Amino acid sequence: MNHRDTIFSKPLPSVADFSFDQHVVEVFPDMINRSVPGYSSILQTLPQLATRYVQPDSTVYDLGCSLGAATLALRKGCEATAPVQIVAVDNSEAMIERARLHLQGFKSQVPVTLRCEDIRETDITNASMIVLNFTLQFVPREERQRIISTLFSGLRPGGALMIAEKIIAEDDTMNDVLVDLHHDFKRANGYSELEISQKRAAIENVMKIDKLSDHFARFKEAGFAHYGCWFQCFNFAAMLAVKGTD
Ligand code: GEK
Repeated sequence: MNHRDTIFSKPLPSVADFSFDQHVVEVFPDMINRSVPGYSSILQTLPQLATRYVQPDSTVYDLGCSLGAATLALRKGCEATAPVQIVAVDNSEAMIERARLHLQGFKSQVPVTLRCEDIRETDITNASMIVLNFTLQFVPREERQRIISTLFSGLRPGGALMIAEKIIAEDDTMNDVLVDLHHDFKRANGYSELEISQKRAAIENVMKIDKLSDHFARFKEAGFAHYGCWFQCFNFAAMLAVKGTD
């Protein structure tokens, strides 16, 4: 069942920090589709990227998998490259439980292991593709470089890291434009001014966003040979970083 997100529709006496709990799980597909411009376009492209980068006898990681939407898209793109395994990780027990039910509904030759753990502790080995679809923004900033470097070390030569994030534009005026366009997108998708402002208050302590240049600097520092942005809709962007083969 895809329930409508009404979590912030009533005035709250005080807005608590956002958490990926059972209430969020119930409305998650509706919430992310109505809040994140380009989310479905990114998911639609994942099978193509998997077909291009996933190598036989390797592991594909979906870090911060929520209900497994990216896992399913990746699995589609892995079918022809099997044997491949997918490891999908999320530190919300409620998300992982629901992802397990969701994935059982689809048949595939590609095995998926779901793990309830913090991606800061995930051991990455023999990876050919790693996806963080709107996850890194929830990890404390000071730990992001270490994580990106760990992912780089666990990738095979020629392997790819796909990171999608909400971003801050490099130019302040352009950033204001993108923020306004995003709020218009949410209004057009039925969110009220109250929902938009209470969600913003709930998320501001838990989601810290960067500029594209911050992400690129981390990719460079980690050692990625090639990187760039392959998709952007307003202040939401998807990047790719590829490990060199020599
Ligand atoms: C999708 N990728 O549908 N360790 C593990 N999981 C985490 C951590 C952490 N440190 N921090 C946050 N999460 C998904 C959408 S949602 C994005 C990803 C959003 C998890 C958190 O529990 C949640 O499920 C997910 O990252 C972020 O393609 O809601 O904006």
